[in-house]
Amino acid sequence: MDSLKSKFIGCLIGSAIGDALGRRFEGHWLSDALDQEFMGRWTDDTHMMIGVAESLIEMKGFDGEHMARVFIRNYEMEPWRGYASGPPRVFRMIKSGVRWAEASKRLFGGAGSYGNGAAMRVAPVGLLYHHDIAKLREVAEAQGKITHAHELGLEGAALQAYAVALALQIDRSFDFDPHSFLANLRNFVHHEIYRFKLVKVEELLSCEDRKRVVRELGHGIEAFNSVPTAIYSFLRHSRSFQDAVLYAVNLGGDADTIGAMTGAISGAYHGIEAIPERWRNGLERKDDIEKLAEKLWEIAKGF
Ligand code: F2R
Ligand code: MG
Ligand code: MG
Repeated sequence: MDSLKSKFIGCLIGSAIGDALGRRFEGHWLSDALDQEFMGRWTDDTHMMIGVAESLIEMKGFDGEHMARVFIRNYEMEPWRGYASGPPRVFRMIKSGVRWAEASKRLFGGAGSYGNGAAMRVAPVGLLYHHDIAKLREVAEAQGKITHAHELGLEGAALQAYAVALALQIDRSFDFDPHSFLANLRNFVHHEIYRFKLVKVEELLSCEDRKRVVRELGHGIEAFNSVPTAIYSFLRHSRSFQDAVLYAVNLGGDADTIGAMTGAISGAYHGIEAIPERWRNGLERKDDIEKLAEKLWEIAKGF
């Protein structure tokens, strides 16, 4: 298979597998679970990632009104996927006539959400715009604004999309350099909290103490307490998709989401062949997710 195509598929399948693996550990403390009981059922993270991909494909690029409608349609079909409180509130406002880019500004007393929901679903944007950083940031933030108006939620989405794009573009036949990967990310971010966390990621690269990792990077539902942790999990185990996602979900906390974001980056780096077959074969709606990745790859070739 074409290497870039394999990486597109690896990214979306990897994200869904990370979500499914982490689902049972969301809200737990550190664990050492193995993967024998992989159930393959994913949550809102993958449900919304599918919505982002579906809309980008149908509109051949970003259209906020359309993507909001796709989110609402998908949510109404399967509201039991484990959504947090913010997105359904936004969906109700949009349905009652509030413009798609305005509704999210009304959450959390007008501050908007800095939850990790805009970042957990952004992988398709990182794939489609991997060749154009300015466009990648613009679309990562624009898709985030449908539900997340807080600038830290949007910066988390842009950072996660850029990590996916960088991982996608690395040629695995050369030695991987985590320091240059992190230098690119540090140059990309605008907010001090993310720059600070990325410095911590580098300091902790050879740390064996997971409690310290959680204490310093976080494993929470806030974008700044989860996107850097996913980047760390990938870098800590850059040679193995399996090791990276198991490390991520075993950190506990927002395990499905940190698992999904780690799986997206690691899958974009390694490609689909590096993901264990027992996970791929047990994944809910695997064929549909693969088809979405293939269509994104076709569109990206034409850009
Ligand atoms: N909802 C969950 N997990 C809850 C348990 C689910 C259960 N196991 C089940 O299956 O039913 N997980 C999913 O939600 C997270 C993504 O959340 P999102 O989309 O960002 O939502 P929201 O509501 O915008 O933000 C989440 C929380 O963050 C805090 N927060 C955000 N902005 C805030 C602000 N400006 N001020 C104060 N707090 C803010 C709030 O606590 C929000 O509720 C993922 O984990 C996904 O898996
Ligand atoms: Mg979830
Ligand atoms: Mg979660």
